[in-house]
Amino acid sequence: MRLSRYFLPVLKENPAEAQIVSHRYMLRAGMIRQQAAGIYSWLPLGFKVLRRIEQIVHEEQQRAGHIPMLMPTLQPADLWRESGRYDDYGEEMLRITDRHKRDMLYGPTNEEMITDIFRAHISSYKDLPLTLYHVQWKFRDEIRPRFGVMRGREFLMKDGYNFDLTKADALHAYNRHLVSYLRTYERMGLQALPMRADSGPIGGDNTHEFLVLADTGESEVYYDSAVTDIRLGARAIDYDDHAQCQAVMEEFTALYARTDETHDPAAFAAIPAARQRMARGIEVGQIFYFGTKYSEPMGATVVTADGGRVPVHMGSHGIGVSRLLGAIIEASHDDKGIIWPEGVTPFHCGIVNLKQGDAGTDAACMEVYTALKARGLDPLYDDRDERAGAKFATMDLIGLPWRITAGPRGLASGKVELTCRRTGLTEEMPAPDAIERIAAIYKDI
Ligand code: P5A
Repeated sequence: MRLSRYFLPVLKENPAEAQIVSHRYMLRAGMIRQQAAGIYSWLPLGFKVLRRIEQIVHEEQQRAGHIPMLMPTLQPADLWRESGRYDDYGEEMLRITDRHKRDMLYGPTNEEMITDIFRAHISSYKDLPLTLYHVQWKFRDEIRPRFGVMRGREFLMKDGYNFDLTKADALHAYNRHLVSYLRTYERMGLQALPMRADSGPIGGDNTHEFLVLADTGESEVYYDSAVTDIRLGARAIDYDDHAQCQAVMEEFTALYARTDETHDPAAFAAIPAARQRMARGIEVGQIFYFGTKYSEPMGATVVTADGGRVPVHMGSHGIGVSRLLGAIIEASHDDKGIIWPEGVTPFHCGIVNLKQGDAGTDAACMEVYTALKARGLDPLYDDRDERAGAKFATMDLIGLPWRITAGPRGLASGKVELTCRRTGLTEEMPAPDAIERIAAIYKDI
């Protein structure tokens, strides 16, 4: 993309309404625009990162064997009356009446709807196990929407639902989600710690939240600092292997790590003092096993091998897709702007032309731009007639991890500059070498 033809409404001033850095930078970098409290338009740069995050979520869900689909945002109230949650959910649910005076709602989650789909089409144990998921907008009429996309009223969630014959199988689904979530967050350059949590209106006793440690996080957390040393890394996972998934789950959840709702001061005190941590975190996902809480009242049953009929065991599993943008920025920025991890960056590399209008420099920049595109990369070329300082400030603010800078002086000796946003280190080299380096960096991402 050439910046002169893009839509990147960067703000020079710090927006007064933004209290935390991710909200401030998302507004300043022209990624989002607030349309009403907790409701945002996703401008092109923000939309690109949102789509990138969504893509990683899809890839990891499908790697774990989960099946994508799409349910609507609006739901009939009657489904929620069957589960008993229509009255329980409270004021967070946005209730709507259509022209025929039918009660509808903007879905805050989809347990009822997926259970309805299941009962309409599946009646045999032979069709299990099954995990369906979608990535869809949700609405929760939060009393205090704040921090931009972190606590929105309309927000994008990946929500998945498993259907299993037995509790043991459903717990495997729980473990499988836990492992796939670890991989998902690591690909985004994040460490998200699974912590024992409270299940709230979703239900069940078995639940973990995934937390990214950050001072601006809304959750209070207590943990053994040794949990932060564990990584999933590149280890091979067989998602059908119950024992392996359980072993990974146990490895990541054996040490003390809890949100304040489940905090146990006595157990915390038993951790060696030097490893006791009290901190704040951003909840970027949560997994639940709730057994037959929905399948029983809604009649989602299957015929078993011996001819009996049993309600299926279920769980649900959510990732805060739009919240993740905020969480990533909270975890990765400096005083000049965002620093995108390579896995989610909106453009792979920026190109800065130091002397726009100079025939040689323009040609060299276009050559770099074309060569990067030919390698399947997506560069952002700042071809505006602006001062170098302004171009650097924009690149730093929007946080592309790599930048190639070309000017007449360097080009005279056949060189461009390659700069790493995270370290600030710059190296001079011939343009083909810089292109090679960038291509190598993104080869396995
Ligand atoms: C699990 C999937 C559920 O709703 N039902 C379907 C279960 N879980 S949850 O924990 O309530 O939400 C899942 C994730 O969604 C994000 N999230 C939000 N993001 C932005 N703004 C909000 N107001 C908001 N509320 C929830 C969180 O990341 C949460 O973990």
